[in-house]
Amino acid sequence: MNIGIVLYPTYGGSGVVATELGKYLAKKGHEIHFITYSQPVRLGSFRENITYHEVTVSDYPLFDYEPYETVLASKMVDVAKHEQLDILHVHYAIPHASAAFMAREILKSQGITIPFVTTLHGTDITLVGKDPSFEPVITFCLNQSDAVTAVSESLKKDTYEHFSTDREIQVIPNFIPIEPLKPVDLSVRRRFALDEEPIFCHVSNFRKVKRVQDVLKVFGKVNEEVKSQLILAGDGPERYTLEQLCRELDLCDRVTFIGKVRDTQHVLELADLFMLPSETESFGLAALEAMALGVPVISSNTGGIPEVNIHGETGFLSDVGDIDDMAKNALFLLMDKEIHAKFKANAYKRAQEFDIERVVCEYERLYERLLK
Ligand code: GMT
Repeated sequence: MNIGIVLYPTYGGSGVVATELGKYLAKKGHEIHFITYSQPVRLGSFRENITYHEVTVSDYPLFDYEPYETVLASKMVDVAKHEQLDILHVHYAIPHASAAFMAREILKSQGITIPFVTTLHGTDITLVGKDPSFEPVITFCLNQSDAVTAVSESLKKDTYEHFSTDREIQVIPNFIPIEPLKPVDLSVRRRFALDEEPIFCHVSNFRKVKRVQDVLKVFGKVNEEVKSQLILAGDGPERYTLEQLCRELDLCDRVTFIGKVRDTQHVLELADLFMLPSETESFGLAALEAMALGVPVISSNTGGIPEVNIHGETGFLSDVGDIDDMAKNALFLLMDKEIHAKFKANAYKRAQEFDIERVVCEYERLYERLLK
């Protein structure tokens, strides 16, 4: 199949999922055309069956706001026609689904039929989607998409709650390539911690919704009992506040901000515990990435996280903001090597249920159904 994938090319989860999906489909022999405004971060160097089409908006002085959506729709039309696309798959509703709708209608007026799939990822529904100024367009696009998927049952439920649509929504969860577990490279680990010190890790875009402050507070409490180290990977609007909080909690020599990381795997594999205390989280891809490396997860119980992290098995779930409970759970895991090893094994086993090989087939079946 010739598949056009529209995505955000940045470090956000939807972009990572869309890029990994495209790369995997390309490996299976499909022709993949990524359409976005810059090279997707996870794309890497040249790969067979993959073409990247850049969307560039001219900065004509009349435009106070760049008409990205219009240029994106034009680009979709152009790529669909000249690369003979069979299907368009857009990740994140805003503004990709409305641009896809426009592209599909333009193509239809030229006698070309091409369906589009919209995959909802989270904040397109739970945060941005709730902003009433987007509501009519998102509802319309949900109804107009040839198929709609959501990355968790929780997100599907949220969509029905926030938008007046009875559109069928298929849940196709996020996925991960599963590889055999490797022993930790001690020479790398020792750059961050002494051998006896546990390593905590958190990866995100440091937005408010991630509650990274809670990561620091939980870590601070645990550190009073068990001297530990924390690696914070990522960057974003909360970075400055977090650095301040680190100073206030006197944790500067125990916390490493490593900034944005392309291959989070190299950081996650050093960790003994992964933390995800988010306010809302439709899925929690970072937690799944940690689990695939055998890292148990201390998280909030919000949104789709309980569909990934199993309480008392692969980690623990607490109410949003319950710092004491999260710290207690972390200590429970760290105090007993056998328990920790059991949770590690469970996390790895659970991650296998989201193996890329299994999940990507669901997208292929969906495409085939639409093309019949
Ligand atoms: O909000 C983000 O963290 C980024 C956002 C995105 O779309 O780039 O992530 C959402 O999509 C991910 C991939 O499907 C999910 O794993 C995240 O849980 C989801 N984020 C939220 O719901 C807050």
